[in-house]
Amino acid sequence: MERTFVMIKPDGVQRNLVGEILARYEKKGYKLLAMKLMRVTEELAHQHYAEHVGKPFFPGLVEYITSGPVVALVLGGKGVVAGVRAMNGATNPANAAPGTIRGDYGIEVGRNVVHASDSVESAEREIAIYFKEEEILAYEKNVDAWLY
Ligand code: 3AN
Repeated sequence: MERTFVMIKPDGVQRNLVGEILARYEKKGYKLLAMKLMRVTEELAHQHYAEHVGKPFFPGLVEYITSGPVVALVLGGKGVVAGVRAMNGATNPANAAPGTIRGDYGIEVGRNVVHASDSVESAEREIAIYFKEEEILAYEKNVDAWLY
């Protein structure tokens, strides 16, 4: 099954949006495969955002992502990588369509509430940064037969 890595960022946790955001992914039909409340260390932030090291917004991005607890998730489902990106909306909430998470709950790119992997390859890379394989659960749900 396709998997993606999702993070509810510190602003999402502080603004009490965790339940709301999880509910959207759950109702869509994506399967929760792993979940933890954690802090992103400087080291994890550098690994996660390796492609942005050296960009002008990088120091601010690290400060933001390490500023408080986050919720890290692995979600599974058919087309889950593109599906969750669509549900999250454009990176800059100013350009994110209403009905998306960033469109509904965000204002600025530096406080854009959620992260999700942008490809199957990045998903596997990011999952490995945040989770041990044994923290990711494989299990059957009755609802699967109604979704697929
Ligand atoms: P996405 O999270 O939509 O995949 P990326 O990977 O391009 O976006 O950027 C990673 C994170 O870096 C974004 N979620 C956002 O928090 C931050 N970011 C990206 N571009 C900018 C920017 N121009 N100014 C400030 N922060 C940015």
